Amino acid sequence: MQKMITKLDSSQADFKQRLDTLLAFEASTDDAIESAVGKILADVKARGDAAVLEYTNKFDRLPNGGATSMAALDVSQEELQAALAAIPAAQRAALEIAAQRVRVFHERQKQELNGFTYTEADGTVLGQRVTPLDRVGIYVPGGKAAYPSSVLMNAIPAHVAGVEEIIMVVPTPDGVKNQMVLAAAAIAGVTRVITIGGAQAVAALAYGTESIQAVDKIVGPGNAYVASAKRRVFGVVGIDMIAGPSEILIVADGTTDPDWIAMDLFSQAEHDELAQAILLCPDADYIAKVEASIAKLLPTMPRQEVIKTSLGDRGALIKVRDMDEACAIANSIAAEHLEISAVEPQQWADKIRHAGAMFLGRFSSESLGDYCCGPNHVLPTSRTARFSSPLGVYDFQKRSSIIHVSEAGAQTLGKVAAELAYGEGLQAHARSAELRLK
Ligand code: HSO
Ligand code: ZN
Repeated sequence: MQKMITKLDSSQADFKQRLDTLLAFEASTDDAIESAVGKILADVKARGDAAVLEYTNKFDRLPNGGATSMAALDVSQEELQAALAAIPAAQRAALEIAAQRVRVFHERQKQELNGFTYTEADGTVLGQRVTPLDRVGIYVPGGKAAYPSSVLMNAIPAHVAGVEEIIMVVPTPDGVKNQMVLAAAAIAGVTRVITIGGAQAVAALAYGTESIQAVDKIVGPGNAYVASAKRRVFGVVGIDMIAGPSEILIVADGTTDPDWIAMDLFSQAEHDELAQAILLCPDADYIAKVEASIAKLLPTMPRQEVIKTSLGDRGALIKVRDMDEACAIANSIAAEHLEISAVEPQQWADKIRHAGAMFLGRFSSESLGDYCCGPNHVLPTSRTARFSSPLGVYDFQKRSSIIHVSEAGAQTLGKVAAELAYGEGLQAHARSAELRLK
């Protein structure tokens, strides 16, 4: 029988090695996928709409012989509003509350991101100007992970940043449109929704076609084809990140109801068989209680098969020496989500440097953050929190340097620049600076 979950103890001689094995995850770069994606990108680049239409009809199995024009793949603003009006009132209210809270958080983020200028004694002005991107593409998956909450999380920061055109693409397998996804697009202020997906949608957004203007950046998660396509078009356009499976790491002091902890582990495990849920705790008795809660609650879960595989293959309950060691291990894991379920979480949070998002105290379940706390749920996975950040307003902005040199400034800077330019063997640079010397 498959084991329910791996149990480790940090005092084991081979602990580090076993932890590394457990954490190891590499997005497999499948040769067949790579070559298929390469062909689709080249084809869309060469043939535009005709290619997008063909791939969409084929891969999404559109009914009635498929769409005959790109216009048929657009979802009108009226249809978005109709979806919003048609979904259950409670669902609509929840989407609207979530959207409002996400907006408030990201408005705050925007205030932190202003440009600056400063003036030197000779009148030279230097600075940095922040401007939004003109046009962005948001990829929304249409298959097993079609999340309206992700529409809010991707589109709202773009909107707050001041992006004028937000183009959302979403595949509709068998022609079926997810009404809650469309309703979320209406709430989030998406400019245009096109029902295309896969590498062909990424190509259309990156290169542009007759009916789709090329965007400046593509964000949002997708399957292996989408991830490969995003990697390949990077440089032509910006991309956000290549998202891996969801992760939750819980550091617990043993004071939270073990059922709560078990369910928090399930909450990420239920996303995907490859998701990772790990508990770090210094109290062996408490770990046994969580294990019992897992065994008790798992059979009650509709998605128990996914959870079972995820916990069995990649999950772990880890006994650590103390909370300090738990924090040190948490830093080395650099998880997407870190819950610190402890009576005094702040003292432990102060020791954390690497985590996509931190949930402090026993009431901060990760699921609240996934939907409606306000901070973004698009977070760095697979240990990339060591060097990257949650999706935010800053991902939809860019910075330009401002340089306004005064005549006096040109005299001092000109001599310095010319000296360096001659040193680099670049005469025109030097002369350009020297011509401005009195
Ligand atoms: N936890 C996911 C986001 C999500 N959860 C969407 C529910 N819906 C990101 O890791
Ligand atoms: Zn989630």
